[in-house]
Amino acid sequence: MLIERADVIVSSPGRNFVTLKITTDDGVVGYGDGTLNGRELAVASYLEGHVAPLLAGRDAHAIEDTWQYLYRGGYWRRGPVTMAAIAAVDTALWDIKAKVAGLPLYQLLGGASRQRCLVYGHASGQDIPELFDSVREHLAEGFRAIRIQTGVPGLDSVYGVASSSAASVGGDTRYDYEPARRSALPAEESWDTRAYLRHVPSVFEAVRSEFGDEIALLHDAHHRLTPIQAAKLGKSLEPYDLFWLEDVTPAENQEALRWVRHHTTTPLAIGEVFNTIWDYQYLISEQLIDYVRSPITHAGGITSVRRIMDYAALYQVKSGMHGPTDVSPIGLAAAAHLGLVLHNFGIQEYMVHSEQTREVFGPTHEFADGGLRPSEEPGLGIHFDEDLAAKYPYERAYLPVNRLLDGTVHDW
Ligand code: EZ4
Ligand code: CO
Repeated sequence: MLIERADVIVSSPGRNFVTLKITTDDGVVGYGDGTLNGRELAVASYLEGHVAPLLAGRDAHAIEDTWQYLYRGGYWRRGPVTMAAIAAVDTALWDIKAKVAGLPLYQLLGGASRQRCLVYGHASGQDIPELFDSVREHLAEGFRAIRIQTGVPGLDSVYGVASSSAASVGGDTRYDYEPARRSALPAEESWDTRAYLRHVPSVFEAVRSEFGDEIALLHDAHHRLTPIQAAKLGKSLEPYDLFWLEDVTPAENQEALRWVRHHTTTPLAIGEVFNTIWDYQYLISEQLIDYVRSPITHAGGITSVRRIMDYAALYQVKSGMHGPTDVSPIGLAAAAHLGLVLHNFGIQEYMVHSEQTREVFGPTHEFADGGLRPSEEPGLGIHFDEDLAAKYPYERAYLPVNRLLDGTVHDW
């Protein structure tokens, strides 16, 4: 069975997505996600100009060989654009292989290790009463693990915190935020680390005393802290028993995590901006992290995320794949299949896609009892509606830029 063609579909049902459709000479179709938030057109161009022309005529079943052909054969290795493009191809080929086998993808990957993948949702609020409403809503929906983000007194807006206008993106009424905003230029937000460090422990204290000890709580620091600030935050959150503290320092200097580790037993998660196993080699072998955050969409697909997780298993490091709305329902479906199989699965991030997005992608995985389970359909279980997608052309959108009080551009 040969690949006949590969088509790139950029659509914007509520937000932008890059989708790869691979068609075989037998007429089997597979889909992959290559969405790179705020840089979508770079992946689309990489795929259209440099990858799709190489795929026609290749054996559709030779997934490992195609992965190596695109990774090693391309000479230029790693990087978010390259690895999102490879992820799109890899995921589409797994979708095809499972459809041909007549099996849901998780069966080809080794079969289920659990009933469903524990997920965490995003609760947020400008202040404690708003946050509590959001937590209650998540609990009512069945979430057992919840990420907690709030506004900081003195700051107008904080990344990752829903506002009523953001909740209306895509016509969805759900109380969630959308990471990117449609606009000609990125929004700019201001940031004050000392105010943040003073405020966060009081938020977790309030949440624990209102909602008890059972619920798993997570927090994302969005790369904003220096090593010693991160260490202080980890320490100050120890009484609240977090499931994890995410992205405490910018990921480039990996040695920083050692400083954090020296000072706190709060578990650490990192890697939503990493894209290969090489980004994790040191952090995992030195046992500086507890959870791997790379999503299938940004780290070379199912083939390479599986490889990262098998390596991580040697060190008792677990998965915690990125799952915001900018990972498409195809990327999320792939995560649900792989997560069901992995022995060292930890948790899956789950931000619910807008109604428009779901109509275009037709996902069939199910959320129940606080977890996701892929459907039993052959393949990934995605029913992509190309005609509907064509009704939502690309719209420029960016993640916000973060500035310190003196105006300096900061990490976020
Ligand atoms: O900033 O998805 O853990 N989740 C996150 C997300 C990311 C965006 C980046 O595209 O940090 O909100
Ligand atoms: Co994050």
